[in-house]
Amino acid sequence: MQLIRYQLSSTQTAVGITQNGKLLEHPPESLHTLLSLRSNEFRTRIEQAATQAHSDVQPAHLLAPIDGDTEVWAAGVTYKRSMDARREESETPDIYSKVYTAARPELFFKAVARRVSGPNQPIAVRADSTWDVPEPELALVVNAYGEIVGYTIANDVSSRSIEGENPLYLPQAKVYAGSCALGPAITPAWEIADPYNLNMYMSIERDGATCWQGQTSVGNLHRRLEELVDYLYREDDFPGGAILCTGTALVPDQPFTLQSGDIVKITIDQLGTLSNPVTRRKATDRNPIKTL
Ligand code: DO4
Ligand code: MG
Repeated sequence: MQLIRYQLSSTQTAVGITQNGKLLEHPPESLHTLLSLRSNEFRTRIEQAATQAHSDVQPAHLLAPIDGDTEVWAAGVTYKRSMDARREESETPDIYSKVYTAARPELFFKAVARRVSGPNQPIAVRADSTWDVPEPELALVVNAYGEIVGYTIANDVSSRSIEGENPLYLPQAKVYAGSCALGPAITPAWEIADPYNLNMYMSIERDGATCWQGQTSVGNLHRRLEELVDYLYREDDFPGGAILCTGTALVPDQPFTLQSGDIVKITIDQLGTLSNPVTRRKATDRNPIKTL
């Protein structure tokens, strides 16, 4: 069973529950309202809705599974591969080793809901960046009470040239229009027996051929998922819940950089595949990356 968000009509979006690709029913709530509930109430609402009559509607156009005031945050340097890659690109490598082993994890704000790309919507590389990578990540869906109620897939698209020049440029390397994709759906936490057992795959297609591919497991994560949530919720409140990206373990080696027209596909066991085409913004472009 999964929760999706989709385009119901030209003006309306809906939240739906799917099983084996078939739409069962849509609960009346928005996702951020569901995330304002405690986990037992969240589960009851979803299971009740799922037992109702099957709908004939085919959710043709999937949207990012996030709405309202739910925020996207991200953890960094949580896998050894991420620490090593950042040490290579940075003029101040020690900060990455220190944060990898410190008690307090690196956490940063990534996106508001309206700025998140959904399945098949474009992701972007910055016009003022010369070295760009996708970051495939397991994302935790966390309710207002700090309980992990689901999982989805995230792409934390990042500029390595901007972060590498100076780590204080991190918000510019990480937070811009088209830098975050989520989807294709939220898998409820009770459907995943052991999140550390999930395998993750990424492939990047260019001109019809695979130009990069890799595989890892959430089992290589250097921290516990609850520990990341605990730090995020320590002195902040999230009435509409939060999506917390848990860091990347797949970083293409130098000199790989994303190009306009590439297609990034991220698959995580039991969660599905998130696929997004890459676009490069022009420095003068002030149009939105996506209009939905
Ligand atoms: O320190 C920079 C961010 C790291 C990150 O996004 C990751 O490890 O996934
Ligand atoms: Mg990341």
